[in-house]
Amino acid sequence: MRVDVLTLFPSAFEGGPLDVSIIKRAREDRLLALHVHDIREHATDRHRSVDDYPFGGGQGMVMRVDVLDTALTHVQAEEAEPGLVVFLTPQGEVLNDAIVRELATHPRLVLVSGRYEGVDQRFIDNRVDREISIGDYIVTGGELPAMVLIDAVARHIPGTLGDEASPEEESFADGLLEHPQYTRPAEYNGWTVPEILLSGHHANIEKWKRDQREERTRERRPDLLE
Ligand code: 4GY
Repeated sequence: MRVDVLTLFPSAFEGGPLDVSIIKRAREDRLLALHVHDIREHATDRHRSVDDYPFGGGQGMVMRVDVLDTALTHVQAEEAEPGLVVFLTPQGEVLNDAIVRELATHPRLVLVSGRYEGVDQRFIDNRVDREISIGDYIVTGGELPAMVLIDAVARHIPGTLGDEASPEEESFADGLLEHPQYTRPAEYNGWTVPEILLSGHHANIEKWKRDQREERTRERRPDLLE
């Protein structure tokens, strides 16, 4: 899969979470090709401005439709496949496991990370396919949301997780939270591990894990059981 990001802060994507561990490996193995583009390269005036005051007044600045439109056209033209254009915004559909899996089926995603108070609505109306939020809170710009989305989607590209893990065997694949986990030592500071996990009785252990998952989901996230 190819992912393009349009941002005013391309350096935010360097040496961060997309350059370590599983995602680093996916990129090295060419399962994920990440291309980060600086929106400011498409500014046209002598001040290289990418934002302006909002019509009708109000707080802060708005990202310009012309600069964004030109930047997106330029980036999309790098390949025959234009990609699905996603704008990260608290106004979007809240990201979940189903959306992550759907996005992972696309050969190319083009993510737009905004800054300032927002983006001219004409860009969203005419050039964006999907508006997605990573949750009901505000961050300073769309870069962290884009990285969250890229990480979550990349885990669903076949080969990314290697042989050990499959996203199908994880929480949310079947709509339940995970059971608690323990490792050695079996006792620390008088803190013990549930006896059943040390019993070696496979069938009982599997039943216990399932019960724990259901109880946790009921207590913590009853909305998932709807
Ligand atoms: N939450 N999910 C989020 C956000 C802030 C565009 C600059 C979120 O996706 N994005 O909080 N984004 C951005 C939005 C203008 C500020």
